[in-house]
Amino acid sequence: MRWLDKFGENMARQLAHRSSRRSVLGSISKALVGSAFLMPVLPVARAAGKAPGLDDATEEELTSCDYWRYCAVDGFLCSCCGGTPTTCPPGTTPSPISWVGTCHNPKDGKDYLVSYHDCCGKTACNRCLCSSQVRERPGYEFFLHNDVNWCMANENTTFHCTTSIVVGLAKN
Ligand code: ABN
Repeated sequence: MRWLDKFGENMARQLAHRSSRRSVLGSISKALVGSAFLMPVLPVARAAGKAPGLDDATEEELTSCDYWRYCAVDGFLCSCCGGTPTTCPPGTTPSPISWVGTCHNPKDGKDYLVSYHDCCGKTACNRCLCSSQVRERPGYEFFLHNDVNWCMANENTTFHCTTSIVVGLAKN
């Protein structure tokens, strides 16, 4: 294996002889910048950027009460308030407690469990109010009623908007 060591050493010496430190650093930085542009088109990177159950919905669908994942929501859609269907807008905090619904996704024909967390700490967003009553029961059946401020357990209990997080497939 000595010949292989010698060969490797010669190659390294020749390369070092031919290239300056600046050109090597230049090539490395070009490769890094190039890969940053390539990353979003790789399938794994694209999948990683998506929340579970988030299909290829348009902006119009995501801001409409008729979108399937909002089937049991009661509140202002966070996607109309500077957040997304699954994330709170900047400056607000998600509620640790929530209302849960079962929604049918017409795109794959499956039923999903959806958790509706309120975003708290800012005054009411007042945009895209959706008030669904799917499987809701009157207020005296507290945990089957969705007209509730789920920010009640937060330090700042002011309700701003509601997120709709797909938890997983519903068991029928
Ligand atoms: N879950 C939304 C909400 C907040 C305050 C009052 C009613 C409903």
